[in-house]
Amino acid sequence: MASALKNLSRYNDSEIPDAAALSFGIVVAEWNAHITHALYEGCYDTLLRHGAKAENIHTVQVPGSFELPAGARILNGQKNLDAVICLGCVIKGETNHNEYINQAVAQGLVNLSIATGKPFIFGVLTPNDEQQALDRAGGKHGNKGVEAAVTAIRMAALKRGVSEGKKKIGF
Ligand code: RBF
Repeated sequence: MASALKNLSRYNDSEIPDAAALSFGIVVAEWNAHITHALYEGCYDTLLRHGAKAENIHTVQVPGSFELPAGARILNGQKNLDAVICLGCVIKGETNHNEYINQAVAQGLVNLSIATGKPFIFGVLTPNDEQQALDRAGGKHGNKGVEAAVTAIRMAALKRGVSEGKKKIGF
């Protein structure tokens, strides 16, 4: 199992673009709030650490993960954002609800990304149980909120670079 072998939040700081000029939306699901708020802390701190300004980070909460795409679309319509990060945690239970929710959120965020040409980041944990969620929300497998923030910065910078007509990106 790949995630047993590495801490997924480890990355090379120097390879991440400066986020000082970028603005972000963060949408947080309230279900499993002890997990999603830990994801949020990791996400928010990472954006700040890479130069994003607090006044350029806009956060809203939605009831559950199923509402993440709608919340992201609403927030994107209200603010001028370079990327929107969606954070949630859908724990597998006795029924198949998790599959329907996860599929809907993933598809919803892809649809938004393609329709707008803007990154909508999937920061939703899909664990089998609560311990797996804790392990990925600041536990032994790092914090997926950190990864979501890094992905948002990289994708937002990619979009800015492309839209500013730079001939060379990266390297
Ligand atoms: N939302 C989550 O973010 N995580 C969950 O683990 C979760 N489990 C749910 C289980 C069931 C049986 C149902 C009906 C909803 C669940 N939701 C969960 C809430 C869902 O994302 C959404 O807020 C509601 O279905 C209302 O649209």
